[in-house]
Amino acid sequence: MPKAMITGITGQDGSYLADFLLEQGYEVIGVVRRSSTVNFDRIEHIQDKISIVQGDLLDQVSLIHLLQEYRPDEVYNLAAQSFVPTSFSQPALTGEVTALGVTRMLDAIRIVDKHIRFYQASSSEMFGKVREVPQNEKTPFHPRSPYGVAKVYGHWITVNYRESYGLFACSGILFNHESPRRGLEFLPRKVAHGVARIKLGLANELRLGNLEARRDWGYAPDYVRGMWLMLQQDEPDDYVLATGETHTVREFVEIAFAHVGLDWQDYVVIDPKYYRPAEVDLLVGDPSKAREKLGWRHSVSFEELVQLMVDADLERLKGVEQLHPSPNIDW
Ligand code: NAP
Ligand code: G4F
Repeated sequence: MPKAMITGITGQDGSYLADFLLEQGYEVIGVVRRSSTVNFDRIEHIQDKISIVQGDLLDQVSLIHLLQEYRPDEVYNLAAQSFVPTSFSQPALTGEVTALGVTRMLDAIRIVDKHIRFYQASSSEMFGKVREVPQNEKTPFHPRSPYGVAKVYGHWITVNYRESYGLFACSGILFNHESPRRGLEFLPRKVAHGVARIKLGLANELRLGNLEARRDWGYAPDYVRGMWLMLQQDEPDDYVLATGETHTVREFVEIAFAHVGLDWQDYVVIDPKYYRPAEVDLLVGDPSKAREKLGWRHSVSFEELVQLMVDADLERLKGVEQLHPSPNIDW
């Protein structure tokens, strides 16, 4: 039975990757950091099928000990401070986790077992102020946030450990991918959840920032399959995963409201507080390499994605909001 270790298993991607690897017959070890309350909501349904172990990307020794004890065949490094606005308010922490955390894990692998295959969760945010359209594996980086800068570091240290020490280390440059398990602070989930609350009479407005930014949005379960495919190849390499389509935030909002029979202009309030010090205006990926070499392609269209997210939040909120009110998050 192959063994996989996932950092960031309590996050959106970590939980879908764990589902996927269990289906493939893997033994799954999920690394979680210590917190005063457990946050296993996304992995509740598989808790009895995986091992949950304590470790932190900020702590080198914890990573070495975990690899020594569990001896995984594959490590998927999905843990990060992943929210762009927080990277502006907590830039040093973001660098410690999202950048140096990658080095800590790579070094742990180098020390314990160089044969462990490694996946690094790189990001289209690295392209930032884009140098070409669409973006591919060779497009130069120009990050626009401390998060993007940290991811560029994580990408290059992964390439460097592959070239310097012969590690089987891959960097997946993933464009935005979403799902009903997405954190409430990210735009697509904020919109889906906000629309559902308005439809159910629990709210009467949705406050947003820049509606003109463009993103290449896909469905998260498709993307975790791509991560796994990268580690099954004969040689390690870097791949872009994207749909190849770009849409504005405005289009996302329009479709989400229209899906429940509402006009977004009656409810959306533009609030400058949600604008960023520097914006990534346009992202659209070219996934040709992943299509040709991995046989990977996305399966859910933009419109289907928006609709399934709104439907999931409507379903979740019906009846339970009075008993378990949504957390009051205003980021
Ligand atoms: P997410 O939902 O924010 O999950 C992040 C995970 O990292 C959580 O499990 C979090 O644990 C964990 N974590 C944070 N700091 C940690 C630390 N110091 N030590 C150990 N674990 C720590 O992110 P996601 O959307 O699943 O994304 C997964 C990865 O892909 C991230 O690296 C992200 O930057 C990258 N990425 C995401 C996208 C996307 O569109 N989703 C696109 C490109 C790249 P807690 O639950 O304890 O907070
Ligand atoms: O959903 P977002 O917060 O995602 P963003 O910044 O693109 O980053 C996500 O995707 C990256 C891949 O490209 C990941 F690496 C990263 O970890 C994360 O998963 O914002 C999307 C767009 C931005 O242009 C933002 O300015 O939506 C715009 N936006 C407008 N109003 C808003 C809001 N974003 C948020 N979060 N909240 C708003 O009210």
